[in-house]
Amino acid sequence: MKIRILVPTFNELHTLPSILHRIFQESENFHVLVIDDNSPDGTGRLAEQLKSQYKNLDVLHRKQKNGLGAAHIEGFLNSLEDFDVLVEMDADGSHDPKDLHQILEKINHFDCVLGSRWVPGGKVINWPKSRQLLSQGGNIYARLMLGFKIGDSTGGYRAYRSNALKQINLKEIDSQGYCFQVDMVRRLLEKKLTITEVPITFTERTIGSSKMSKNIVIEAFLRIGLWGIQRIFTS
Ligand SMILES: Nc1nc2c(ncn2[C@@H]2O[C@H](COP(=O)(O)OP(=O)(O)OP(=O)(O)O)[C@@H](O)[C@H]2O)c(=O)[nH]1
Ligand SMILES: [Mg+2]
Repeated sequence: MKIRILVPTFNELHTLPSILHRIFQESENFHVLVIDDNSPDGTGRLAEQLKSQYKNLDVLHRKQKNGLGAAHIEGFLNSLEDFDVLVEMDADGSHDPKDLHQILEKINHFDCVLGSRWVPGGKVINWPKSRQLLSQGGNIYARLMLGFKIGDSTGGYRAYRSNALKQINLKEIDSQGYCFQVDMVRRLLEKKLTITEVPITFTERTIGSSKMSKNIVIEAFLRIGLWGIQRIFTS
């Protein structure tokens, strides 16, 4: 099974070396694609330099910051034909590469495996209460609007079988932030593809800065609401 881990980056100069080291420490057979949106801090250049250290490292350079969703879609399209499983992982250290093993164990039996903070055994470390409430509230909202029973549909640590992604029209997806993760879950379920969750420990980044913004929250709120209304009227 060929596995590629997609790591989107925007200004992650100080977190990228550590996350790559930690991923390849788990297995040298993993492949990694860094997807950089022309980071002003030079993350893309650093990623190129790190290729000499890791034979399975590739870098995709995009012209400008265009959101997490667009970066992942380009990463999927670039990887689908050559890899059996694609994993999404943040560069900021919030996702522990050690959790890869339990996620990948399940991908033999499901089309998608979500790393979940909000299922029994899932943990969040160093998040203020406000972030926890936002994430839990967002997940309750997504469940109510979209009628699914997923504990953590907004998380960005997950694996997909490439064959499952090929059944989705990736090019029409234009959600950007957390909403992109919910959009993917919604589309998988529409195609009757299978999803399971495994508990993960999510640790707030200690270096670099979050790209979370008010706009990302508003986008998720509005889009998920709209999908919910569409669902009610078409069922
Ligand atoms: N290529 C690309 N990567 C992005 C973009 N926005 C965020 N990222 C990366 O996506 C990952 C997650 O972004 P974070 O800044 O950690 O935001 P977050 O995880 O949603 O929010 P926090 O929980 O506050 O950290 C990181 O590796 C970022 O560098 C973007 O527009 N383009
Ligand atoms: Mg983060």
